[in-house]
Amino acid sequence: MSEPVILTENRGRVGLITFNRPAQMNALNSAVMDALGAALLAFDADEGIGAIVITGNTKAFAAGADIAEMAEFSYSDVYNTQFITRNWEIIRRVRKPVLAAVAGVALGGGCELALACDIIVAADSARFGLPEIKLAILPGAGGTQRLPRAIGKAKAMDMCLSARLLDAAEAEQSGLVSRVVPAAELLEKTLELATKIAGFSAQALMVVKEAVNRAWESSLAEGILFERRELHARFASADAHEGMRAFLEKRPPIFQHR
Ligand code: CO8
Repeated sequence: MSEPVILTENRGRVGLITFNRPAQMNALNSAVMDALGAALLAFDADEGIGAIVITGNTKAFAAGADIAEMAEFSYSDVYNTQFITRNWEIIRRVRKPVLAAVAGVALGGGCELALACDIIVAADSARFGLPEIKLAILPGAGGTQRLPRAIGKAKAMDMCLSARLLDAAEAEQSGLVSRVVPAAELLEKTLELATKIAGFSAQALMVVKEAVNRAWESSLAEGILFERRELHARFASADAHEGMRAFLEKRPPIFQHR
């Protein structure tokens, strides 16, 4: 029996997904992406899960697309099989918060995967980059679009055109990552954060995620309209009334996630 390419675990209300191709620096081949998609969909559908964490090992979150697998692809191979599109779009469909816990390298597709997550917690050992230019290809899993939106055109161009890597401190200063923690505490701190998030109303979390993502994909006026409608809709939810009542009664809320 060969080793599974990803490992999944339930940690309370947090679903933990760990890449498990250490000999290949967690390079993202089709088997990994198929397994990741299946795991994300399963956790997203599980009412016992409130947030999802994706992580790698101390050396690599993921070193990008599997170059050995990609090297011989033809145009027809990638076009006909919808390479990337067929499994990367699943990440966008996940409604629950997804956190990336990144130690070591997050390169190419690995960096793009982290960018597709909602929160990136970086170990102080983390390094981020889109070095596809070295292979005469381009960041093709959202990198040329999400990176400039995340950190601005100047640094994004530099990273894409020169293959420059950002260390954890620069990634935090640039707004690429949410928090930097000591490498030895990465998983513990990320699970702590994910557990805190997963304790809030699952329905409210999904609404917040959708609304923040709207900021990337709509005009300000449209985004504000969407936000306002969603706020009004919260008054139809049991959890919003429970949250406000619990505050006034000075007790912890008991959310039904509805
Ligand atoms: N694909 C396949 N194998 C890899 C990859 C990779 N991306 N990265 C590392 N490996 C393998 C190496 O070939 C090596 O294997 P072996 O021991 O059999 O020779 C093993 O992992 C260890 O790697 P190194 O010996 O190179 O270890 P170092 O510590 O010296 O260097 C690095 C680590 C810096 C990560 C280096 O391996 C490296 O530069 N890797 C390539 C990084 C890269 O170019 N990534 C971008 C790939 S292209 C891409 O991601 C396109 C994105 C859009 C599509 C996404 C679809 C999934």
